[in-house]
Amino acid sequence: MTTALIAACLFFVVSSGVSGPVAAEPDVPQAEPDARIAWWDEARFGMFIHWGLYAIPAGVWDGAPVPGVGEWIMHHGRIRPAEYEPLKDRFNPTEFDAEAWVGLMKDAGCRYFVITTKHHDGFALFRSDASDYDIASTPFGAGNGRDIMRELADAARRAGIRIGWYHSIMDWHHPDYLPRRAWDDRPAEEADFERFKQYLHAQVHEILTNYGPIDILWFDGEWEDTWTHADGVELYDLCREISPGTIINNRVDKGRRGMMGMTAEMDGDFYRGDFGTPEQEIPATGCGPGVYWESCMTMNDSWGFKTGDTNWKSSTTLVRNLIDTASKGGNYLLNVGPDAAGRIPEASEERLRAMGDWLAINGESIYGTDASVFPRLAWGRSTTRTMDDGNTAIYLHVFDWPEDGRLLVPGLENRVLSVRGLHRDRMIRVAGAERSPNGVVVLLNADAWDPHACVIEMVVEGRPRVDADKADLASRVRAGDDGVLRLQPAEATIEGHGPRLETQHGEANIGYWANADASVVHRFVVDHAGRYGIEIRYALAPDSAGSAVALVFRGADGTERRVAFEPESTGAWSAFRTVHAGQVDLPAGRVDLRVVPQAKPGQAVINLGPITLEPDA
Ligand code: FHN
Repeated sequence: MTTALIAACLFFVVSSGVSGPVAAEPDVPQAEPDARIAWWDEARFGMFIHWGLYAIPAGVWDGAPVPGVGEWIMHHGRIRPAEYEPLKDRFNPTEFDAEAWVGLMKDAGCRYFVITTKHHDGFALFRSDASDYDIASTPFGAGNGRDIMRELADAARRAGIRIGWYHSIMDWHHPDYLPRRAWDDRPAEEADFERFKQYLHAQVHEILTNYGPIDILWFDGEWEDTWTHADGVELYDLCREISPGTIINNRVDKGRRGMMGMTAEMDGDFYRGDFGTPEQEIPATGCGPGVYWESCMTMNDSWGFKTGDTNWKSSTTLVRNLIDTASKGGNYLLNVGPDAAGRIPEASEERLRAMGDWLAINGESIYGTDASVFPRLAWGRSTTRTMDDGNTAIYLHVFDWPEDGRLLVPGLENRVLSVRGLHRDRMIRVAGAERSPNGVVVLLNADAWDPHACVIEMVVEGRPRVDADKADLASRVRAGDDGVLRLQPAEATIEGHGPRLETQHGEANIGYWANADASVVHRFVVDHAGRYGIEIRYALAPDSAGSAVALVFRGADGTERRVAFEPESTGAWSAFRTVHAGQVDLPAGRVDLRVVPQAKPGQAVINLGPITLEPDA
């Protein structure tokens, strides 16, 4: 980079006039991360790998497609162990290449991986003295000593990638595991769950001691009643004793609150587990310092390989999920499902490489950062990094580029010391920053330079100070020049777990809304009080799948106005329709709209798209 360019990068000095009161910074207590988990709390991005015998049928059994995720084919296909388990005689992934897999992890910017050593089907992807239902009993491992865990662990260590083992407690193979699946006709009278626990402990001991130091143990399948809190405590303590440096997720015990994944409180005791595990969703807000969590997500719809699963998330969605997770102080565990030959699907590899390219330029705004200091940002996300000199780097991840080139950082009170775009060998796009009544405005002097997210580093003096009221006001949606308020799904926040932003054939919506206790919230500002017509765009499958909702408009003075909306079927969860949903008299100023289910839905409330509020002529 030429001297001139460096000067341009550091263009911003006191002359820009952005300075503010340099009050003594309140010493906000920062939880010192436990030494064991500190590396993980900085890593931010890992690769999940679901691989096993289920990759052979790949979602098809007896020539017919089996619904649901690929690794659950025994369940969804009601396949008895005697029919399923001979698959091991066909498991011969001749194209499995641990070096190539680890190389892709590196290229993707993943700092660790977690692979299924044993999923619910009970098959051990490793050589086990406790079972002959293992890799040693397959054409891949028979007579040659090959071991998937061994090859991956060795390759990962050579590459400096941390190692995680997924291990399912639930086991559809072992005769002592209870409860039996409904279709499993093996007698259960002789089943001894204590004997199963000894088997489980024996295999956990193997995966923790046979492959060198293991960084993460990722349990799953803890939800059935036969597994108790006492069993979870015993297993957690066993793992800590065998391998003190290994971090263990909260699915070892019984405290995980469903798919939202965080650990419940307990009177007089506590549920074990070092980090929470939201699944297929990212918490609406952060969980505060010292609360460790990781959102795990598929790249398409299935964890295990399924031939027909082509509902791939875009690379932009995946990059923005990573940013969103980091902006809330969590990690992103993104899944790949290799096929029976040991190949990672091309669509997965393509997306992972796109993420790696983005991280190669912008990684400093993700790795080792802390959560955003802003409640919400209308144009994107933010992360922070406390610098050695006590100042703070605030990273601005811009998803929606401001047309006027003025990016408001709402409510920020600190003096800005420098501002620059994170990019290399490209024209500088940041012209400085100036103070505004609502915070700091970053001046951008060119078009957006990255379709996924443009990142700007803004260094401020001391610890960030944010006027929460100004930040809230600035983050709210405002009407366009036509006076219409357009409330987009991507700008909503979700209260409660379950619903999440998704796309159905390109239509962004809040989907997976199976939890009637969860609400969708839009926050906006009404410039002109008056009557507004309400239009809702949504999709709803037939057969009373959904639920009526109440549109609850709450003004700044606490006054509420409720509008009932009874959605009719649109024919499918992907068939969107825009309907008139009534009228509402709105006050000027800040208004919160909560979309509140009125009954438990059949499958899900609705797939909620944009809501439009149009002033009566
Ligand atoms: O049942 C498993 C599922 O197959 C998959 O492994 C996910 C990944 O976290 N965990 C369970 C569902 O919550």
